[in-house]
Amino acid sequence: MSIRLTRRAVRNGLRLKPTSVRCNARAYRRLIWLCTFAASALLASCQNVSTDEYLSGAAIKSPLRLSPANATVIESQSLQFTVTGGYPPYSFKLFSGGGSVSGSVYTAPSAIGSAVVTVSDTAGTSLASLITIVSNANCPTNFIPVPFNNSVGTTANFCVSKYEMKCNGACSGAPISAAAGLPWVSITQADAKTACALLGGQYHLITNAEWMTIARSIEATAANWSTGTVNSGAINRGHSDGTPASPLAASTDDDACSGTGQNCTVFNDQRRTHVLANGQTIWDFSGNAKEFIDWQLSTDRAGSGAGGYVELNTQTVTTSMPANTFKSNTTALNSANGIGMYLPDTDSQNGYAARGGHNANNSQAGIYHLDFGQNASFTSSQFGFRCVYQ
Ligand SMILES: [Ca+2]
Ligand SMILES: [Ca+2]
Repeated sequence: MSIRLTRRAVRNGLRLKPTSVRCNARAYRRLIWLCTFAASALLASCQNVSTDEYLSGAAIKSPLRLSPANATVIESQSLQFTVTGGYPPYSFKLFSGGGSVSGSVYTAPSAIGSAVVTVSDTAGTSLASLITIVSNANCPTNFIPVPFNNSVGTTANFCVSKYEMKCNGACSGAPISAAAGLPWVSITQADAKTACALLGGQYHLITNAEWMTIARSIEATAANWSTGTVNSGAINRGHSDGTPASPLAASTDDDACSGTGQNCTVFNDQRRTHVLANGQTIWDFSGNAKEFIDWQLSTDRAGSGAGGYVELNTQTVTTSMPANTFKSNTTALNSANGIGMYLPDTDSQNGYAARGGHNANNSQAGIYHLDFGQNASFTSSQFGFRCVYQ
């Protein structure tokens, strides 16, 4: 029997190619042993770990992984990469395109385009992330760009109000998007639609598809999770603990627990801001004022008839409510993960959808919170709205 090391095997330290093997069990066992030993020794020498370490399994590593592998970044905004597995330390490099890399952070140039960032480990394994740089120029003041997401029904980029809508002096006419001031509440869903339209022909009350696009982007962004890792721990729920017992004005992005009584120096579930995958910050998407959206469903609601709040992801979908209209991307999540809960109410009653939860919804609040319990004339000091520009 002979074994030939291919050039690729030498380079990768892994693949051995037998060129002639007599097919009997003893030869096969010897081949397996020899391959294992040779591969371990070769890889050990490449990685500066001992053969003993290798044979004991102490040096076995998980594959190198880079997140995100694809991203959309706004001009001049930054993107934080996360790397796991392989053989640290990792080195990042701007492979092509504009912008710059510092540590594990990519900063886009001030012009649209694309870029490729690579990460390499000490074993010489490299992975790449394709970045699309888009313009922020088309969003109105205090509206932030959101890339579309076909999987939840949006087909074009849009701009969403960074804040819950506020009254422009008197609470009539067109609303404004601003950090200062309390949210415009005590308004029906129909009047919220009218108010957004009064901003101009390109404005409307946020649709459910747009809400889901933002929620999915928040869910996929590590910075929103208590552990700093997607799907591990919980997503912050915003001002939702009932103290103080009313909606709050917003603040600057570095004061994300403003008015809540909590401290955001480290992760806190009352933190009022979320970061989208493109690096943009949105306020009070979960909690503070619950937000009417442009969705009214009279019948065929998932989980209809439930007496109170239920988990979102355990509900059986209906024709009118497929999973992509209300469930999180990872359906193993529940309210303990901070995604919020669902009030289906009874079919043929109410059905005006409001999302995100309010300042006293506690663990029911969350980015996917959905409440069908309102009728056409319902108003509340806990319910506001948010407009979109497109
Ligand atoms: Ca509080
Ligand atoms: Ca809200």
